[in-house]
Amino acid sequence: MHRKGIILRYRDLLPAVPEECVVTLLEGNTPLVPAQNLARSIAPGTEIYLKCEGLNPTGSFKDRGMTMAVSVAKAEGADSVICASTGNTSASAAAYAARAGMKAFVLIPEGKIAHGKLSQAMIHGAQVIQILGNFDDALGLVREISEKYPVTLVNSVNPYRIEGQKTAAFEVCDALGDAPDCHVLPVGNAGNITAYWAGYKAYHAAGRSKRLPRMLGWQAEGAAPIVRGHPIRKPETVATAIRIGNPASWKQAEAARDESGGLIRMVSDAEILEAYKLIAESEGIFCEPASAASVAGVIKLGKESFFRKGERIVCTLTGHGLKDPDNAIAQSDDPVTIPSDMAEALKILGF
Ligand code: AN7
Repeated sequence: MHRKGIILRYRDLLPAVPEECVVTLLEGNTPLVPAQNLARSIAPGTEIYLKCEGLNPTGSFKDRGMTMAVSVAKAEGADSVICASTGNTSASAAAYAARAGMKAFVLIPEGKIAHGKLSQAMIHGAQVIQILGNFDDALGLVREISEKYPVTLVNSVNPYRIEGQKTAAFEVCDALGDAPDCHVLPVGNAGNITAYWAGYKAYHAAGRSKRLPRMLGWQAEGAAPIVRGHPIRKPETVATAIRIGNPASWKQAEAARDESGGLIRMVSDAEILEAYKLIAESEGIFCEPASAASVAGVIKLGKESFFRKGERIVCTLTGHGLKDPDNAIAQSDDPVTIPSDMAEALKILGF
């Protein structure tokens, strides 16, 4: 199928955007990969599918929301966008703003964003401002700036971001022929779980799917405000993408959990890293640590015999592993170094 980008592909279910204002990098249409090795080892008897959102143009799911938010900003005559970000939103905003001929301003927590993401914001020409604080501090600043000055906020508090991100749920239904039994994803600022649930409900209401999934959201233990029931002042986790202590879509995420009969729980950094390696080693798919929180959650639930036989489980892998090569290297054994010599090479290879 010719790739159109999500706005034109799902225009009957999304807010109208004048065609000449559509800013797209042909995002969406990402693969839903069956993960039989993973299913066999962590939840036998189930079917696990990985929605590989790292294959979007800037390497994360944010592109679905960004094409909508930047297109609407363009239609409204905006000449600049602003966001706070743990990395992926800033990469996406920078790329879509570049394509639209707009200026992007991005505020990021100093030293706590993965290098791949920082490199993207920089090369696309965004003005990158590091905050001596965390994501929540940065979001507070950009919210206030966008209220007072002529710049469009493109964090997921912008409702068009959520609209665009709904399309991932549409695609899952299209690929499976219906919604899955369970949809599993990491939760940071909680926009994506909100968007998927809205998407599943919209598809169902439009008669394009017959059922609704249970939404299973996973936070990192050191950044689990929804699970603990209060904001976390100093969130910490190896999964820097979800290092968020006071999610903007907190209430909507709880509604998605409760309406769907799902849950929002937490996994430790060790569990996240174990899942991160398992996905890479057993399925050949490289996601970033935050994305692996979804599979870490399935591992936990598998041990609790949570799933029934034959259930279909979709895990969203929200961002590509190449976003954060430093973590991949840190989690792996160093390569051996030998002289350029056949005998030495054969010795190491064991032939
Ligand atoms: C890979 O880029 O918040 O619960 O500023 O990059 O919708 O926030 C990123 C979030 C999961 C959490 N996985 O999604 C940002 C930002 C990855 C992410 C999440 C993020 P939300």
